[in-house]
Amino acid sequence: MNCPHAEAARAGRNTGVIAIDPMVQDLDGETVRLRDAGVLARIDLLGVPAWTVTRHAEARQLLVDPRLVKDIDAWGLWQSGAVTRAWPLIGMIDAGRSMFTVDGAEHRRLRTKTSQALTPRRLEAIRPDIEKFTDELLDALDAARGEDGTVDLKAIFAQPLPMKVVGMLMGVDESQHAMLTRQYKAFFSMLTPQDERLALLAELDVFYTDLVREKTARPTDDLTSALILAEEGGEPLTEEEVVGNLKAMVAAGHETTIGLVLNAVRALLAHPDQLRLVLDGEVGWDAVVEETLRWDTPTTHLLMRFATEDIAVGEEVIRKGEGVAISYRAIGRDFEQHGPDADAFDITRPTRNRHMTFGHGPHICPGAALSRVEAGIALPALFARFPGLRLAVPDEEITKLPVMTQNDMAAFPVLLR
Ligand code: STR
Repeated sequence: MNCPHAEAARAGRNTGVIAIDPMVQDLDGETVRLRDAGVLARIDLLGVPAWTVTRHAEARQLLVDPRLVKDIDAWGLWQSGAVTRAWPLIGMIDAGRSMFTVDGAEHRRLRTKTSQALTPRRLEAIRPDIEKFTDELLDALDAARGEDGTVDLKAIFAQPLPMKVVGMLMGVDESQHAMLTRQYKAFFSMLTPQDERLALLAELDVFYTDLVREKTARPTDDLTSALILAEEGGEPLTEEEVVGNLKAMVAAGHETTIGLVLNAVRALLAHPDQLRLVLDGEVGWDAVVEETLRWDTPTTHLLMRFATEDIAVGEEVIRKGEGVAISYRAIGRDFEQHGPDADAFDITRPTRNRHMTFGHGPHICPGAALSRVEAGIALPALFARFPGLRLAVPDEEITKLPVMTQNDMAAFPVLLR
């Protein structure tokens, strides 16, 4: 059949506007539509138009292009007042001054200490703590089994683990973890009314500001205290900047790793032959982690960068002032990068490490090594403790939460034995 859209798509040209579904009812279908739409797809984010990059090679280029910036003031729709704080996704972009929202030399100033604290070498020091948290949560999992033997692997294991780790790193007391989990759940959910979302963000700002003031008065051995302390020669971070970094670390460190751990378990249970390979030691857990990162990315779309000049990409031009999202899920399924079977989960694929799920360029995820350590400890420990682990419901019954940017499930009911 000769379909002009298919032809345009093959040529890498854009074919229409794809409305991103806030209810996330068909994530795989949407991913395919984005990929088919071309290198750059026109998307609609709850009534707000933007571009998204759907291919590995072009995303790699755009992520190092200094003409694309994270400063929301470069966004035409924001300047004109067409987008305001009433837009439900605004909190993903207008998140305060931090390493997440600033570019160039200032970005290096804001980010260096954090990325240096999270190198693989520095992380070796906290490996025993992560192992201890994991063991405790495995005990909790066993204890939380209901009458019928089912337990929610998300609520009892995958969710608290990253919170404990990022809480320890940043110096957030254990007594606050449940509050933070509840607030971020409401923040990300599209079912939360926008006035409630803005109110909870304001509450979180008060919480983090109090914490930073407390650490300023009584510094301890955590990254928040390190961020406060003036660097010899360097310009110290302002309170607003420390707060911005702190909330970015907690939000990102908590939310994304939940997805990584659960998506890996889900993929392995759906592919028992591959689980066997790992349990028999023929393929390493690192391969499971990398292939999960590629195939079922914790971040579906990263919002957003803005063009400070016209930027040509293939046949399209991103006009000055327009917004560009990065669709990491579609990028992980790029045929050019991963071959014609890119939609298949395969821990033995040669390109499993050549994904871009942590981004690229100056803003590349500073927590990448940390999440690999966390998943690399949690997954083998979970399957070693519960070799008979299986889903308590059919896989199709696991539902995604209505979260537009993150790949997040409501619950993950399992049987441990
Ligand atoms: C959530 C709200 C907030 O207070 C601060 C931030 C900044 C970092 C963001 C975070 C956000 C949302 C999830 C992000 C994270 C950085 C990495 C994470 C986008 C906006 C990813 O999903 C990759």
